[in-house]
Amino acid sequence: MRTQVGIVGAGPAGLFLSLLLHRAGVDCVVLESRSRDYVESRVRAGVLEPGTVDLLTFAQVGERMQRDALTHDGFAIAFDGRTFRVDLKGLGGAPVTVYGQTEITQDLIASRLKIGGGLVFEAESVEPRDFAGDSPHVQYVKDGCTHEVACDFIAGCDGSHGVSRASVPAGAIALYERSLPFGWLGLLSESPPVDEELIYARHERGFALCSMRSPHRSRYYVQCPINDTLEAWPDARFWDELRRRIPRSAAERLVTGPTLEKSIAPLRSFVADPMRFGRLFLAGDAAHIVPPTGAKGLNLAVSDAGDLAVALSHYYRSKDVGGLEAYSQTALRRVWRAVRFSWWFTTLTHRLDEDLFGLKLQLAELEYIAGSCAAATALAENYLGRVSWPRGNVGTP
Ligand code: FAS
Ligand code: PHB
Repeated sequence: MRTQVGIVGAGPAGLFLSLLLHRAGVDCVVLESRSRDYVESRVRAGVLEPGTVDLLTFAQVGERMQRDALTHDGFAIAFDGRTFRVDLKGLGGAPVTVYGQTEITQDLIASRLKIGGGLVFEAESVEPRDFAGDSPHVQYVKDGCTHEVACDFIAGCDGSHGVSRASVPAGAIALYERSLPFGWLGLLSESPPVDEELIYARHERGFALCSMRSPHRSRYYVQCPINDTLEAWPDARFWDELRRRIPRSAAERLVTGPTLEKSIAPLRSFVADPMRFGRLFLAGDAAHIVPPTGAKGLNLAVSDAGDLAVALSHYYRSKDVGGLEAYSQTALRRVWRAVRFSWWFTTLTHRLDEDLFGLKLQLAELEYIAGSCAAATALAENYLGRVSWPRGNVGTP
C-alpha cells in the first residue's frame, strides 16, 4: 500500500492531522493500536482554548461541539479560605469552551470514517521504518497479516509511550523532563456540577479541581501521592476528601452521583527537541507532556497537528520544504510557553511539601494575582493560549 503521509496513533493529534490533510487533498492513513471502542471511551481533557475551537470548526468537526459545549467566561481559584474569579473574557478577550476530549475523539473519528478508508484500528506491532532516508514506510500486523505502508512522511502521533519517538536513534532527540511526586485522582460522575464555572482549589490537604462535561456530568480531581492506588480511594473517601478541599459553599452544594470513570494520572513535563527526525515528524503527546493543571495537553496536540498539516500541504502544493523545516522550532516555542505556564500554575496550586517559606511564597503569589489586574491578565492570556510574540518588539528568530 502507498500513501503520502503515514500517521501513527488515532488520538486527537493523529485524527485531526488526518482530517486537515484530507481537506487539503493530501492522502494519508492512520494506524491505531487500540480498538475504536477503547479510543472513543478514554476520559481525559475537558477545556478547549479559543484557538482549538477555531481549528476544529475550520476542519468542519465542530457541529456537535457548537451544540453541546459549555462556554465559560472565567474560573475561580480558592485558597486560604478565600475565592477569586479570573475573568478570562474581560482580561483575555475570550471565553474557554468546556467539551470533553472523549466527545472530540468521537467527532473526529466519525468525520474521518465519513471520508472513507484510511483509519485502521487494532493495528499491531506498528513500526515506523527508514524515515532517515527518502523512502519511509510503516509496517504493521492486522488479523495476523503483515502490512507495509510506503509513504513520503510519517507523523508520530502515538502519545508519550508510543513507538515513533522510541524508533529514533538514541541521542538524536534531546528529552527535557521533570516529574512531580504526586498525581491527579480523577472521577467522572453523573451528577450536576457544583458551580457554573471551574473551581481550582489550593488547600493544605492538597489540590482539588471541580470541572464538568455537561450540566449533568461532573469531572473532579484531587491531588494524591504518585504511588497511590484506586483501591485506596473508594468513592466515599473521594467525595469526603473533595469536600474538605473545596470552598465550604461549594462543598455544601456538592451532589454526588454514579461514578462513570476513576483514574490516576501522573503529573510530569517532558519535551522532545527537535520534534522530527528525517521524514518522521512528532505531534502531540509523542513530543511533549505537561501537567494537566493548565489544561494544555489536548490544545497543544491540536495546534501541532494544525501546524504540521499546513507544512505538509504547502510541501505538496509547492515542493517547498520551508514549512517542514520550520515545524519543530515553531511548535516548540508554543510548547515551552505551555510547559512554563502549566508548571507555574501547578506549583502555585498544589501542596508541594516545601518548607514554611515556600508555603508563604505560594500564598503571596496567589494574593498578588487576586489583587492585581496585570497578574490576573497574565494568567488569563496563558490559560487562553493567547500569548503570541508581539510583532516587531522581540524580533523573530
Ligand atoms: P494520545 O495519547 O491521546 O493518543 C495517542 C494514540 O496513539 C492513542 O490512541 C494510542 O492508543 C495510540 N498509540 C500508542 N502507541 C501506538 C502504537 N505503537 N501504534 C499505534 N498507535 C499507538 N490534557 C488536558 O488538557 N487536560 C486534562 O485534564 C488531561 N487529562 C489527562 C489524563 C490522562 C490520564 C492522560 C494520559 C492525559 C491527559 N491529558 C489532559 C493530556 C491528553 O489530553 C493529551 O494531551 C492528548 O490526549 C494528546 O493527544 P495525542 O497527542 O493525540 O495523544
Ligand atoms: C477537565 O475537565 O478534565 C480539566 C479541566 C481543567 C484542567 C484540567 C482538566 O485544568
